[in-house]
Amino acid sequence: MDNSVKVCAIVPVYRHEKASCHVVKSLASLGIPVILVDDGNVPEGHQVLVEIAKEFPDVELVTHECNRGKGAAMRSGMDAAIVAGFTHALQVDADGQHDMKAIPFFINETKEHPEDLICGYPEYDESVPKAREQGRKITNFWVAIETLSLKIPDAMCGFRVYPLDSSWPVMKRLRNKRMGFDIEMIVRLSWAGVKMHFFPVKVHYPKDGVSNFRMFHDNVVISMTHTMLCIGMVLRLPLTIGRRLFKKI
Ligand SMILES: Nc1nc2c(ncn2[C@@H]2O[C@H](COP(=O)(O)OP(=O)(O)OP(=O)(O)O)[C@@H](O)[C@H]2O)c(=O)[nH]1
Ligand SMILES: [Mg+2]
Repeated sequence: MDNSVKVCAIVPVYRHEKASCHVVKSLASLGIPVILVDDGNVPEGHQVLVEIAKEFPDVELVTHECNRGKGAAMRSGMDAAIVAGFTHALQVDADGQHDMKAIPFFINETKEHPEDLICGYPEYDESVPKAREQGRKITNFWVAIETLSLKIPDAMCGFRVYPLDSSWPVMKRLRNKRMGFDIEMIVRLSWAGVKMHFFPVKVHYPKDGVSNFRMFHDNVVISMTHTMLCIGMVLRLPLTIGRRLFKKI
């Protein structure tokens, strides 16, 4: 077990400032420093985040003047995490859908496998919207083609611990600043040869929850992401075949 790992949490926030307070509280109770990224919230929302950062000593607030998307928010958060000297970053959504009780297990796995991505796959209860569940299945089918493997059981879960050394170079090259971010990031990490371990995390959609997912627009963005990644897979075929022949990945 590697006890030199320094893990922080990155919480990107857009229209989830109220729910993010509970998320930060849970992280603080586990003693995990937090980088809260205000992704261009309205002034009242920004003020809520400023108050949270004042209340909890181990919270750093990074602010985008206007909304730039989850991917851009994660990039700013990772940048701040590296500057602050962290080795790993737990990405967790601000809407409180993920079961925070899973965190100690994920951190333990990070210490066991510090070079690798420790990634959640969702275990839904009956609250999950059926369209979102179907959309995930379609995405996971395309991701199997893009990586030419079955090693990624879920590519959309926003609950992951990134090893910053290997993730930052991939993050810097990412095109997708918005909804396709989680998908593009995990496919490119797989292309980069980063090993991954997947564990279940319970996901609950509260009745009065705020979702930023725009059914038509975001599905178009996700389809474009898959098109780009499929082209990338074809261009990388000689490299992939070479690596597999020589058993490098
Ligand atoms: N969608 C979206 N989320 C953002 C943005 N900027 C930051 N976020 C944060 O990214 C996380 C994911 O956003 P959600 O709206 O929950 O998207 P999702 O989890 O894919 O969608 P649901 O399954 O409907 O909850 C949350 O913590 C948001 O607050 C943005 O521009 N758009
Ligand atoms: Mg969500």
